[in-house]
Amino acid sequence: MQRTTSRRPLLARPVVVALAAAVALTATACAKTEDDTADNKQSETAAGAEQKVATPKAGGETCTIDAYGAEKIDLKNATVGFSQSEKEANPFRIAETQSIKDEAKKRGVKLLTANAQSQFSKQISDVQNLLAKGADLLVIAPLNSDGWDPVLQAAAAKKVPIITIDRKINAEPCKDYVSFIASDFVEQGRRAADQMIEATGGKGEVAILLGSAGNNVTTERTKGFKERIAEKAPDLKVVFEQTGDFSREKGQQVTEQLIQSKPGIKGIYAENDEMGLGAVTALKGAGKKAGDVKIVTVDGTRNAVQGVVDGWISGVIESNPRFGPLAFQTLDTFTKGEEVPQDIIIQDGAYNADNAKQDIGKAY
Ligand code: GZL
Repeated sequence: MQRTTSRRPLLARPVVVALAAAVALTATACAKTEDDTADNKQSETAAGAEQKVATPKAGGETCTIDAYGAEKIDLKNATVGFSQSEKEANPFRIAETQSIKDEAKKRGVKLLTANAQSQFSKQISDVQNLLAKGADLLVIAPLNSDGWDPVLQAAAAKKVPIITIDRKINAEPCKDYVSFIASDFVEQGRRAADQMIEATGGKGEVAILLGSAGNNVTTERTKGFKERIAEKAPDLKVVFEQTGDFSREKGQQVTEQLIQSKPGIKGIYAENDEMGLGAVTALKGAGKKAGDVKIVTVDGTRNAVQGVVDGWISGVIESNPRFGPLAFQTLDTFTKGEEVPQDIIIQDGAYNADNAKQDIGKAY
């Protein structure tokens, strides 16, 4: 199936200029409504925000159903298949799946769901099963960035459009999938570094609890953190990096090793809250007091924000899992034959000692 994509830069296109203007107004309005005192920069976006209007990635490109090579359908009469990657032991995954289910219900759209229990081979078979069950559209939260060819070929053969959320797949936008909706993970790393610099005074040795290998989230959160440290606090040295696989248990185990090998460690950057909470458990087990080691994490889960309130965690950068409204808005616009951005950024908030107590209700 020959597909061509719109090559004009996103923001140069009339319909998208209108969209961007709407986004700018809406975003400003949202930011003003939610927090009149805050700037409207991303770093001041209120945590817990449910974003309904797409923020196209600057300079990005668009996709239409004709360019993609699928047929227009009425979303209300369609069946959407949702493939979740990780087991729902992690509140991020629980909130992400709930957001998709809530929006499908709100729109009266039939939804089929599958959970791969953190096994990539199962996610591939899950998506094949969703296609076999008659999904007209797919929303996929990928576990890994690579290995998707069998699914992409199967979906293309049935002309089933795919929207990816959360993690990026290494495939061609507006050909293998329509749009990718996600946080700016490099920015999350930069903002985590800012919080770590503030917590440590920009001096000393810090460790990174890396996320799972094989996905862009880990790569980009690490990149953003290291770039920012080098740029703003050259006396803060990353002396330890090890994966905790985004899991609390592994995060605890790695931190137990860390404090044996680096007893003077001053800070820990955990690339997700579950690992950060594991680190807190390890520090408590070693007889440390809250604040002895500065911890900065990413996600925005209730337990991590409570850790900020209790003084064990210095800061949490939100990774907004509430993809439902944006995913279905994108499907709705696309299936009507209108242009959608190939890359859509979901806005993230942040928590620190100043707002954790008052904003904990917005955590998930
Ligand atoms: C981020 C998502 C990450 C979360 C982790 O979008 O892919 O995966 O930050 C989760 O909690 O394991």
